Amino acid sequence: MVRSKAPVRVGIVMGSESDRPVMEEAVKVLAEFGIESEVAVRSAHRTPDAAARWARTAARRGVRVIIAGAGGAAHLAGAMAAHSALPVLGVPLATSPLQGFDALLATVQMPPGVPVGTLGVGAWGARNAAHLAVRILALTDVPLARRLERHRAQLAGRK
Ligand code: RP5
Repeated sequence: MVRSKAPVRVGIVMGSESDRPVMEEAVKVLAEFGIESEVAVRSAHRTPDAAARWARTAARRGVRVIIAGAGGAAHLAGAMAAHSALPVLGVPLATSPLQGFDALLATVQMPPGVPVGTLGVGAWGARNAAHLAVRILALTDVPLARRLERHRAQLAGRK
């Protein structure tokens, strides 16, 4: 159980400043639903201690869902799941010569017990990670659940 008086938010972490334009897509979706984001750059490879600290302290800052985006040998989402019991959503990014296929496999193929809910590659994945975070938060937030239903009705009207 997460005990924190801090306002509820989604933590968005990425491996490099160069990932920011794609991960901003998640921030935008969350803002449309009135959800605050905490955005950070931490690398599982270059700044592993800082990445672990960010994950370990996320829940007490009010973070309820972590979205982690990284490219290449993308270990960031897995590292988040190793250091926090919060739900972790991974976004593989197409930043290497393998165009995200490497990041997809690195993010999705976690051993049992340390799950990362992995979304699609790139901007679609970033947006869907935010939509999935909304659905998770809406389970315990009635006004947010209503906003989600309105959004779903809008999608249905967009034939
Ligand atoms: C990964 O390497 C990052 O997540 C980024 O997608 C990629 C390239 O990083 P930079 O060299 O642009 O910092 O760790």
